[in-house]
Amino acid sequence: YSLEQDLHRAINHQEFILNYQPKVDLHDGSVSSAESLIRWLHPTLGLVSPAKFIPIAESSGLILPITRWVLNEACMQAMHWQLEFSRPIKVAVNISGTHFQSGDILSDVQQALSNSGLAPHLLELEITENIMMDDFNAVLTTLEQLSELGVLLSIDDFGTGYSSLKYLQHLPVNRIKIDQSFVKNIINNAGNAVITKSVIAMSHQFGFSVVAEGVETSDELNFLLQIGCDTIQGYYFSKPLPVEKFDCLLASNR
Ligand code: G
Ligand code: G
Ligand code: MN
Ligand code: NA
Repeated sequence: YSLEQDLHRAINHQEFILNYQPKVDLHDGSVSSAESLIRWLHPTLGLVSPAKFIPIAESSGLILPITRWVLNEACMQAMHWQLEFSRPIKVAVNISGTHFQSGDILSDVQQALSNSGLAPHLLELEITENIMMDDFNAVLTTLEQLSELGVLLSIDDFGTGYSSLKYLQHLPVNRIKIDQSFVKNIINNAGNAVITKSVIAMSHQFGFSVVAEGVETSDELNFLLQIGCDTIQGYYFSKPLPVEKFDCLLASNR
């Protein structure tokens, strides 16, 4: 018995669902985007956290079929939102570094877009800066191909990984997501405030917009507004939601 064997079965038995966490545009208060976050409803263990099974999926290669499922599901959902709410809602998918190494990411993304009919600019891919540690030139080529396809690229968990600032200016990315650890206590922790202000200033100079993750209080929100942050994501506005609840939120945010 192993979680890895169960993961094989989970794909075929449709044991995964997606939750969606809203990202709120601070310029107009609209829910402009949703991050898809996978959940595994294991038949005997109950809900298994992605923090537990994604690493197993990565080391076993199962991350490829799982992410293909996420990409397809998320793109179909965004297409559905666009039709139901008559305005574009972007959807974001987390992409593991191993998917980049596999060489399959470009065709998997193209496949999900053509299956769903979603416009490329409504799909956002979240990648962590650690993928730059592998073969930088190979990663850069893939990012450029994805960018040419028209999908949006975000650097997730920014500031916690190992990428050097030297690379940042060469990346064809659209958004920087400041890691939650910098947003936490941004009011009382002078160091976190300095880092966040500086990342926002630098990102804007490079033409990237900035998302602050893990916003939990109105004080944090107001501070981020003051220092020019573009978008927020966090429990203050909403936890990740099952799709029915996300639909209710969109209906009240028109
Ligand atoms: O949603 P939650 O906080 O439980 O997620 C825990 C971790 O799992 C986060 O780091 C998140 O990025 C990751 N995660 C959630 N869904 C996915 C997914 O579909 N693909 C990948 N690669 N990681 C995911
Ligand atoms: O690694 P990644 O940034 O993709 O992880 C996103 C995860 O962060 C989600 O699983 C979500 O549950 C979690 N998260 C989102 N907003 C908040 C927040 O305001 N506080 C905390 N503690 N976690 C959050
Ligand atoms: Mn993410
Ligand atoms: Na993050």
